[in-house]
Amino acid sequence: MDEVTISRAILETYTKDFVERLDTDVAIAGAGPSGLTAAYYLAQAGAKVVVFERQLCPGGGMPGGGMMFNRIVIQEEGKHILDELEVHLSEYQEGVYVADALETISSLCVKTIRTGAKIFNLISVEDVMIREDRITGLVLNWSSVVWSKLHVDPIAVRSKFVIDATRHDSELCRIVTRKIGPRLITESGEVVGEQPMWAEVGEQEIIKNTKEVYPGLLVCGMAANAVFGSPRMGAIFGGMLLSGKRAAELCLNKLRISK
Ligand code: 48H
Repeated sequence: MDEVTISRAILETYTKDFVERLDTDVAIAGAGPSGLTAAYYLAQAGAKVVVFERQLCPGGGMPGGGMMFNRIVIQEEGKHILDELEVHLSEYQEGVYVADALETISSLCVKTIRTGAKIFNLISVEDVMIREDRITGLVLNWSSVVWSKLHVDPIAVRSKFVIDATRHDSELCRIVTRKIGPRLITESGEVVGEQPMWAEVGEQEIIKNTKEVYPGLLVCGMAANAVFGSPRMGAIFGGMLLSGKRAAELCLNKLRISK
């Protein structure tokens, strides 16, 4: 095997996939549980989806479980998603299930990729594109460039919808308010900020917080609770999966209308 053949195989196939996703239906920032679940359901329904993940590995907070005990808790409402992903669950008590965090995130990744979504790791979303009061795409750079503070200009992808799945920091929403002022659909127009831990309320509110917060920009997962000022919930993950699924459903409805 010739080394240059190996290099050419990597570069040509990667570039082909990337170029093919420069124009998409939905571009997602963050490959944690909520972003990946959104990508899975969107791709499954036939949408053209791309996910950009800053870190080396996808998964966000899921591999860490609760305080590095790599188990996650799922309530009854989220169970059907893990059943669909073929993740093993043990019933800890009535309506309370436990899954291996690594099995869950691995399965989510595999299923998401096999439905046709593309995940690009080691790429950070550093800005958004806005045209006529609508988000129209994401601005990207290599994470290594961002971390080493090199002066390298970014590139951009165009997308009918973008999803902010960047957890507590809700980075895309913060970029919007920083650049064009308090224009989100929250009461103040700003990111309200996440509240202290209250698992039950956090898990309930995350679903209603999952929505389009500015034309073309949806928010899901922890970012949704941060944007609307709802509590965090610790290592229960049903809400993350359900929020990702909800974001996918909202995008699909809107894509059908605008297609
Ligand atoms: C590219 C980015 C960028 C960027 C961030 O943290 P996550 O797992 O987020 P969720 O919302 O899917 O899940 C939250 C869950 O893991 C969690 O933390 C819970 C339930 N906490 C409860 C509590 O009480 O704390 O994943 C977000 C991903 C990460 O992998 C980041 O690296 C990535 O987004 N990311 N990727 N460009 N600008 N910002």
